[in-house]
Amino acid sequence: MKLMIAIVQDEDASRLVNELMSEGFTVTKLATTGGFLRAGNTTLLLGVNDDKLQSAMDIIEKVCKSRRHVAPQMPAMASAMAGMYSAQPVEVSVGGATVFVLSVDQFIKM
Ligand code: 2BA
Repeated sequence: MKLMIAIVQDEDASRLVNELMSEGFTVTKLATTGGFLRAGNTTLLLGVNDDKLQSAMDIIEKVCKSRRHVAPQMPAMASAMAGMYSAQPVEVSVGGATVFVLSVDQFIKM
């Protein structure tokens, strides 16, 4: 069994959960915040059997779109530079999805 941790954009989250559930996956949805943009994103936890991993990955790839986001300033850099703040907006490409796949030692339901 694998644990998938998928960080996706809020705009894609609802449709992604619907599609995963309609294919029989069990999903836990967490409201999270990206460290760089300091904007909301969504993290999904999925416990999947090894033979279903690719199927889940295919759904994530199909649903999650890459988008351009503009950060008004660079908060991460600002705090690192103690007092210096870039006034220039920064445009970054976000997503489609960032997915971590971990091996599960035990899966217990009580
Ligand atoms: P954020 O940390 O808010 O990052 C949003 C986007 O900003 C990133 O998109 C990337 O294009 C850019 N970015 C992030 N850190 C940067 C940096 N130090 N310098 C320049 N640009 C930077 P994605 O790579 O698609 O990531 C989307 C979200 O996925 C991230 O939101 C974060 O919440 C998560 N994420 C991505 N990689 C991760 C990792 N290695 N570990 C943990 N979370 C990660």
